[in-house]
Amino acid sequence: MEIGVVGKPNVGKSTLFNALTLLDVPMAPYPFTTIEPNRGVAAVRVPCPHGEKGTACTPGNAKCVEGTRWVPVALVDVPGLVPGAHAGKGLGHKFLDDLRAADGFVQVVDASGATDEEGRPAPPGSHDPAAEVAWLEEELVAWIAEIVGRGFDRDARGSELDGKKVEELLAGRLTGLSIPAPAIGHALRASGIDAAHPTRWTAEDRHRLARELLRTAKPRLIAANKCDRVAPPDVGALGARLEGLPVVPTAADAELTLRRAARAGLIAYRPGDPAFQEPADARLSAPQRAALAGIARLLSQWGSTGVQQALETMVFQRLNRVVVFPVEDEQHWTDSRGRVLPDAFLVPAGTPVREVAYRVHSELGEKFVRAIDGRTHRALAADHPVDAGAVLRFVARR
Ligand SMILES: Nc1nc2c(ncn2[C@@H]2O[C@H](COP(=O)(O)OP(=O)(O)OP(=O)(O)O)[C@@H](O)[C@H]2O)c(=O)[nH]1
Ligand SMILES: [Mg+2]
Repeated sequence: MEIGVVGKPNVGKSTLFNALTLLDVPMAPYPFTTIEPNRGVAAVRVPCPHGEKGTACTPGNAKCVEGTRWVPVALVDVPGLVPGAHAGKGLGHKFLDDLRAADGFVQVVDASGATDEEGRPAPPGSHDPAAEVAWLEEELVAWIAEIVGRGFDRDARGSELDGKKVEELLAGRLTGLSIPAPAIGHALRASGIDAAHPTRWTAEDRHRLARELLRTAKPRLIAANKCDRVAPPDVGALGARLEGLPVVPTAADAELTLRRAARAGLIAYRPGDPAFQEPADARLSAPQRAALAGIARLLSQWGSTGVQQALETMVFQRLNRVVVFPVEDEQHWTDSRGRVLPDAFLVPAGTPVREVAYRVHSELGEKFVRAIDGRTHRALAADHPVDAGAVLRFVARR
């Protein structure tokens, strides 16, 4: 799974990316700082079940801090997008293609309205962040419509002649765009186009279909960034105007400062927390102290920097992911080497347990016999939908 960080230039995408991954990609107060995609790994929080067993865990892929498991999520930060990008404007096309694998998009907007459509600095409040959301959606729709439409008529004729289903035709065209088959069926119905006769589709029909594909297969969330420069009611008003899209106020800059200060041992701070602590013996310079005092005020006003919350809302609510803990011994919750709850994986809620087995190891899926619930010790059949936080042992044929 991968999440794309998108938006117009100079809104704070790379800052948010750096804060979430603790990487160090370039950030600057002018447009097109990022010219190549940056990939990294962020993490979302879930309670670690080790407490239920009364033993410590032995984390492999997802570290455990005071009972909280930090489960990895891939993130891609791309160059800023400008109106007309689908037709190649700005760093247009290449950028869009870097987003093919993304399962959903966090769109970063400048809540303070202090940058124009192309990311150039402008007076605060002179640009409407809701407009950014609207045109970015059009760019994404146009991009998908173009992928659907490339040489469409010839393929559609062939497909009708062979009596193939239109879902098959579309699935073929949309490979690589990470759109699951059920989403294609859903988008076809929702767009109300004549599914039986793709040869009759107009460019407008394909556009409508692309809009539905975006809506069903690529969930979005808006990070109202630079919230340190606006008042909470302004973000509330933005949310009310962007009906159906969750809006999370973020201060990416502040989050980055906090995470780096915590990494350097200057403060104690866990991402997502409403506050940080300065150790009694903290050796902070006067400017560091002043910066942290400003961030403390921001935290008391907003409750948090919003950055971790934005990611988790995306993963758990928009993308409906749950975490599963595969083990090889359902009594002790260990793997073959005796490590307790070594791995934690994100999967779509309700995934059949056999498919979860495939994701852990393809052989486990192929030779699947049953899964065993680590809490109830009951056997689960292949199509049993996985629960959030499940501890599962997979039994496979030899
Ligand atoms: N006030 C304020 N400034 C921020 C915040 N987040 C980022 N910035 C600033 O916004 C500017 C742009 O940040 P970047 O992260 O480079 O923006 P970007 O969206 O990646 O820009 P491009 O790569 O050019 O598309 C920098 O000067 C950041 O310090 C924030 O929460 N508040
Ligand atoms: Mg950038």
